[in-house]
Amino acid sequence: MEKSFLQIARAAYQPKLPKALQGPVKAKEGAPTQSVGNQEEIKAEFPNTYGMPVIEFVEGEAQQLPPYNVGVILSGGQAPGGHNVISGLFDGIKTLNPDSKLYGFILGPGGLVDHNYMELTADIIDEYRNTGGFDIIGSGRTKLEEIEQFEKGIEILRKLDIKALVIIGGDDSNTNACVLAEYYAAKKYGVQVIGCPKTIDGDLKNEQIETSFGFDTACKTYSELIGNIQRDCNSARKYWHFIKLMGRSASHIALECALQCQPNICLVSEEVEQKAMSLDEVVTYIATAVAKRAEQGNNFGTVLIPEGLIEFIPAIKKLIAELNDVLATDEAKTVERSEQIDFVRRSISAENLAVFNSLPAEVAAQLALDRDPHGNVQVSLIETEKLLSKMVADKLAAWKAEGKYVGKFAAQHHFFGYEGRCAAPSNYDADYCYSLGFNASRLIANGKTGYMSIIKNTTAPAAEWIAGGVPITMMMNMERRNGKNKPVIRKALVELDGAPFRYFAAHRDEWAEKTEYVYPGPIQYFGPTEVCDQPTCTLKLEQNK
Ligand code: FBP
Repeated sequence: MEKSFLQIARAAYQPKLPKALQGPVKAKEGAPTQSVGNQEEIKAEFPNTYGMPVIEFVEGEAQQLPPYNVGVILSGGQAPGGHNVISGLFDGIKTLNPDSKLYGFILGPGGLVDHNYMELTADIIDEYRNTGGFDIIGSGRTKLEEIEQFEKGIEILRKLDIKALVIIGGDDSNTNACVLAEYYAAKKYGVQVIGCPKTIDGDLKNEQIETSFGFDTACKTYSELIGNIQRDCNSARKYWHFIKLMGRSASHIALECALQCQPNICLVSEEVEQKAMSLDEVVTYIATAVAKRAEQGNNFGTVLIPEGLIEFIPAIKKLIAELNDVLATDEAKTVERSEQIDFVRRSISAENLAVFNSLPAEVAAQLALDRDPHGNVQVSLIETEKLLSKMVADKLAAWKAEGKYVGKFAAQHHFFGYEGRCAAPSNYDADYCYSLGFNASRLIANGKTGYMSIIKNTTAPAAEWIAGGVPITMMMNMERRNGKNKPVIRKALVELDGAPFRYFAAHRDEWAEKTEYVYPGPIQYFGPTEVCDQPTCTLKLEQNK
């Protein structure tokens, strides 16, 4: 495989480990835990894995294990650092017994069910250290939730003599990891299941998990691009750039990029929902800022838009909920595609029809026609950045006719998501991920199951990081999914009373009016620590650093 010079230099990087993981460890156990909500129901669902203590690893006696084979799965969307979780896990199990083997299941959880796997040997691992991507074994979105899948899984785990499985995924995948851990514990199959917190979206975090891996690198990559656009914007002074950012539903990525780049406008879906804003109010908010800058002769600017915005506008959320119901009926299935928009108009309530009719034709069509495999509206396909800029242009034209606006408005559109998901991990993610993987091996060695690997205190130098495990049931509550109450890990949305949002809210009016862009530049892997080792602004503000 031909390699770039950076790849070659980066392969030699030795990720840092917390001091506690640098030698033999013992598990210091806390008090029994409770789930974050619906304690009785969660306890009933997880009789074997509920209530276990939080664990912290501290210095202990040297441990030698008999050979202990481990399996690993990458689940869901790519996030920078996945390869380092795997290399940390590999190094961790080898320090406990060099004869232990690591098996990777190919293309996500489906690889376990379909018995599609490969052994990850030292040569293979070395090719992937400190690289972005999940290509070492691939990833997939198959949900592990049926008993038949668990039973297919145990067949191959037994065949390969695998005693522990590490599932690297987001909130849903870790929920499924917990269900699998409970099932194998109840059946006394002798297989441990450990989770690792992954997702660029940053929405798998709570009291115990500081951040999900990949968020740091992805946001730094997008911030570099946004900074570059801002320089261009401030040089040409003729465009408004509408930039949509990934993060399926929560706005953490958009907010973090705003903190790093100080754009003129950043929308935060959670605030739009809390203020019950209509689409027209969102458009008026942007158009007002555009008009104000135009008064000073500044016909340019940047607008950050979180991917999930549209679903957080209460009126549209209600419309989507009814569309999902209406389009799931037997009658809907018999309707020709060309008739579908009329069918929708006939079938929905008057209130939702008014909202539907107010949308630009192509958005209404997208909502009525395109569904995902579960039958849901594919909100992420809606080009919100184009929708908003068109509606802003229309509003400004109307204001111009009324003599209320005197500027020029021309827009450019961008969507950043895939550009950052496989970037080479920043030092933060390289160290954090390696530590998460290495730490998972210690949870396994200590006989734990139904735990998530956690590393805390990550705004401090890596040596001071705290390593341990949290029972996954502790993060769960009951939520309604597909018409049923289900135990799930609570998703973390942007907290409007949290420090990151408060900092943003205190500065945004100034950023909107003046041009106070910050240009973060590309991620640096070599150089002064204040350039290379900064955690995200979100994390620093959350931890008051
Ligand atoms: P995960 O939650 O699985 O980590 O995925 C995150 C994400 O990148 C979202 O930001 C985005 O909406 C989605 O995946 C895109 O999914 P896909 O890769 O299937 O297009």
